[in-house]
Amino acid sequence: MHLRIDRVHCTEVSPDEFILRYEKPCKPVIIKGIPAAEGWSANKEWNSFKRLKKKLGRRMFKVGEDDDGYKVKVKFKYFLKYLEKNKDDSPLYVFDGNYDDDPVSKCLLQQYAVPSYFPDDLFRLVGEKHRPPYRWFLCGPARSGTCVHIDPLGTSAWNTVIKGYKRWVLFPPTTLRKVAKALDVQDDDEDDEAVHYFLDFLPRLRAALEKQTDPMAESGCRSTDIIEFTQGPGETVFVPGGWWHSVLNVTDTVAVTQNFCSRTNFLKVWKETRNGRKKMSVRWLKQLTEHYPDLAKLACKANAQDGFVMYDERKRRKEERARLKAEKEKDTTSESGSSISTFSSSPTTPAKEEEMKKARAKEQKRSKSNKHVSKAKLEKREKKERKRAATALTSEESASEASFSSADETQARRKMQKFKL
Ligand SMILES: O=C(O)CCC(=O)C(=O)O
Ligand SMILES: [Fe+2]
Repeated sequence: MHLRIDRVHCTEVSPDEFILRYEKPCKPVIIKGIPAAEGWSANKEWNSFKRLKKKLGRRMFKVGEDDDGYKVKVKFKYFLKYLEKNKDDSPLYVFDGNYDDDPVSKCLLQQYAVPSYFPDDLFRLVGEKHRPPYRWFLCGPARSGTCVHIDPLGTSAWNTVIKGYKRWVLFPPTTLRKVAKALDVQDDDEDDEAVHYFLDFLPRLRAALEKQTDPMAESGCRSTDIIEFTQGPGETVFVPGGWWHSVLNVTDTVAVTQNFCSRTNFLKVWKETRNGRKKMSVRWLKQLTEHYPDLAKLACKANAQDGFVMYDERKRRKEERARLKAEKEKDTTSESGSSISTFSSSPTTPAKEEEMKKARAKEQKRSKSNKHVSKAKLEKREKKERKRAATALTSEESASEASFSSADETQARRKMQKFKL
């Protein structure tokens, strides 16, 4: 048994009602009929792969990441071929957040509009270049999907399917991470992919929760609190911030998703952003003060209550200069001091070791991370990617049209090889 999710038609719920009934209480909902009611041409344009191929066939789309976190891209026409022919148990998935940056894929933006239920987009104030990634075009074969995750920075999301069917599972925010990720019911050698999650881990997890005498205390969630449903064409899922979720494409699908910060979830997003994006939140607060003084006040009040000190670049530089100066002075005194100092281990060694340890741990964590964790880290990697792109030859220039923009030995390359011309 699982919790039922409300399924309402957009003509039955006004945007104000939506806020009261779903957004404020952080309650997931499926809203039917938005693309038709709000005149999305995507309804027609994304419904046939033939049409999509005609428009976007030559454009490279992101289908994954290599082991170093670099984007793996492939021309859409080859991806469609793969989509049709592949038999992979966990296939590649177009999950592209940069379709607004070239004249060809930009057309996607004209083919849908942000639904009238989600008019606020407070990160817009930070500017397109600096804001966290927030919108994705999704196209995947049956069996592709997204592993369990919480959306980044406390943001909420909407996700509209145009073509095909997606199976969803949602866990309330009280759920422990290891429970939602089903860590205790899987072996180390089992693949952490959406398809396995739905087929194997989820039934085991439910059985384990049902055996617990006090699942709320032990896991933060009862089996009956888990929401499962299938989303079909024309349906929009609202995922409130903090809810764990995983998605499996049960057929070939085409969808679009956006994350947002609104007046309603502002405080939650603010608290996560001031920690997670220290520099950007300084810029954001400045803009909020100018355009939404009431929200800026709220943010400052929360900072004061929590004793949170905002990142200050000037202060940081001053402190850094003072630290370097102190270090230099220490070095000169030890050089002129006793000979023992020459033999004593360098004061930087333990720190370096510590740093390397941290870097290794980070690397390990990253290689284990699922697709969605990378969504949160996307900006960082994209920066790296841009730097790399500036120095490397573009794969567009290479002989094969189906070549990848990055990654030498990747799972994606292996998967796509069969379908190259
Ligand atoms: O449709 C999907 O694969 C899920 C996408 C998702 O959860 C997300 O973008 O945060
Ligand atoms: Fe998500």
